Amino acid sequence: MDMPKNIIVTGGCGFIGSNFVRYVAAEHPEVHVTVLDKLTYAGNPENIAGLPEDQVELVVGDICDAELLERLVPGHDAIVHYAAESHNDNSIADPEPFLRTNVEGTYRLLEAARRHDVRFHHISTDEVYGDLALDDPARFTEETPYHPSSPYSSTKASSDMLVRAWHRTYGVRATISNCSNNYGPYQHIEKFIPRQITNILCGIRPKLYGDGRNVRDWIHTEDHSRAVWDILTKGRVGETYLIGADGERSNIDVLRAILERMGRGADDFDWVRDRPGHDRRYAIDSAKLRRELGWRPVHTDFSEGLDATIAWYTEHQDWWRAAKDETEAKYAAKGQ
Ligand code: NAD
Ligand code: TDX
Repeated sequence: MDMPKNIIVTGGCGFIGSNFVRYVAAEHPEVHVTVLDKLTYAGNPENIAGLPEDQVELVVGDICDAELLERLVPGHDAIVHYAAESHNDNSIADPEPFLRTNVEGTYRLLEAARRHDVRFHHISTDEVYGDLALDDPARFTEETPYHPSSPYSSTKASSDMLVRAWHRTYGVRATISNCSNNYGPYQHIEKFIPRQITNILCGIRPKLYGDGRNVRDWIHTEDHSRAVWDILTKGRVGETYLIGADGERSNIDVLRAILERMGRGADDFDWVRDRPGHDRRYAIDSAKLRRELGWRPVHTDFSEGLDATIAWYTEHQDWWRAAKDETEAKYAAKGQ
């Protein structure tokens, strides 16, 4: 598309959405960003604080609110859709908000994009493809069949299907990206890496699910943001792009790296109850994105990225302290 001038970023006060907003503010100061965010437990306006007021505007609202979308969307030339309920463990405890935000919310946004002929980029996850065995030489590609395992990933898969149908049936100018596990500053402390870092900072022992051998394919969230910008501005409409940085690591290796960096012993953690339906391994082949759009990850040194992430949580305790007790109480009630 031509360079967008006026974009809506849904979920722009969450972990990855706010990273994208900060990226656009820094790299594309000519682009105006309207952040649409409901400010759920996972959304924090602090994540976009300090950005130029004439460039970034926050609208607090729900993506399921059709009337609000009808007022907000006209005059914008693209919607970049990050808003979601994003945590697998929460989806197992209570799937309903996932159906509402991830499925109905995406439907409402697609309808608004259709009515006002607005370019649409949908942020999705590698979890729609299900999982791989540890010894499987395969990685996920754009052709891998959908096979989601959890309430979370099945609602994300549903939302992807809606985007594909709205493109094919109504001609909505849509693209989809499916990214692997993100890490970096501003990630909610319910998620694996920040949970363990903040546990150690609070004198709580880190918690590892199952046998700890599950593999995730880690990418720094800044590399994700650049990929989304490239797809939005240079990607082919109607296409899906997988985003990954060749970062496969077992959970126990990641946890031991955190323990070592924070001066704790290699076995200074608790084994806890496994997640029901726990996906074994994710792995992304991002050849299409690299070949077609020339994207490359910049944060290729995981140790360096982890050091910076640990430093950020250590220096920003005001950002997460208030949520810690409640987050851990929820896990404790489930034996995790
Ligand atoms: P997050 O939970 O940190 O943030 C979600 C944001 O969406 C919050 O600001 C929240 O307030 C907002 N939101 C939730 N429901 C809303 C609603 N009904 N209306 C408006 N706003 C609402 O999530 P995240 O980890 O930043 O993930 C962002 C997106 O990226 C999601 O679509 C997720 O599926 C996808 N994704 C995440 C990862 C990962 O590793 N975290 C990997 C691949 C894809
Ligand atoms: O305390 C923990 N101990 C543990 O062993 C937690 C919170 C998690 N885990 C394990 C479960 C997973 O194998 O660590 C791995 C990562 O867990 P999460 O951070 O919950 O991420 P995951 O379930 O892999 O999903 C993430 O990546 C894909 C995001 O939360 C999703 O939004 C994204 O789509």
